[in-house]
Amino acid sequence: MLSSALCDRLNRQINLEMYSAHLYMQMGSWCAYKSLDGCARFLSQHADEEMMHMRRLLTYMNETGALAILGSMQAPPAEFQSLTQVFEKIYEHERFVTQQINELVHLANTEPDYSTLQFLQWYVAEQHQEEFLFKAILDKINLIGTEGQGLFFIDREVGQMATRGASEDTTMTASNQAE
Ligand code: OFO
Repeated sequence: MLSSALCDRLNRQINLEMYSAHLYMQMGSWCAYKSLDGCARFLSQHADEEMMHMRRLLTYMNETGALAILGSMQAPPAEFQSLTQVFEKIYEHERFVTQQINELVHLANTEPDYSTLQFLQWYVAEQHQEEFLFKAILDKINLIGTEGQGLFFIDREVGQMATRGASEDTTMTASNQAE
C-alpha cells in the first residue's frame, strides 16, 4: 500500500508525463506547420511514448489499490522562434523530468517503499536515454547548422529516428509493459 506522500508524488508525475505528451504533440504541430514533416512525425511518436510513461504509472498505482488522479493541464507553449529552440526546450524539459524522478526515487528510498523503488528504476534508465537522445539531436543541429539546406537535412535525420509501430499494449501490467 502506498503512503499518501508517495501517492501525491506519483500523481504529480502522472500529470507531468501527460504534460510532456501535450508539449511534444504541440511542438510536432508547430513543426508540421513549418513543413518540417520529419520532426513532426518524430515528436508525435514521442508524445505517444510519454502517454505510455503516464499509463505505466497509472497502472502501478491501480495495482497497489491507490487512486490515480488526473489534474487540470497547463497549456503548452505553441510558438517557437526556431527548430533549435524547440529542441533546446525539450532538452531542458527532460532534465526537469529527471529531477522529478530523482526526487520520487529519493522519497521511495527514504520511506522505505522497496516495491515502488524497484518500479521507478525503469524511469531512471528511461530518463538517461531521453537526455542522451535529445542532447544528440541538439548536437546534430549544431553540427549541421540551420542555414541553407541545413534545416532540410536535420528534418530528414530526425524523421529517420521515428520508428514505426511503436504503439504500446495498454493491456499489460505496469511491471511488464514493453520498453
Ligand atoms: Fe520524456 O520521459 Fe517521460 O516525461
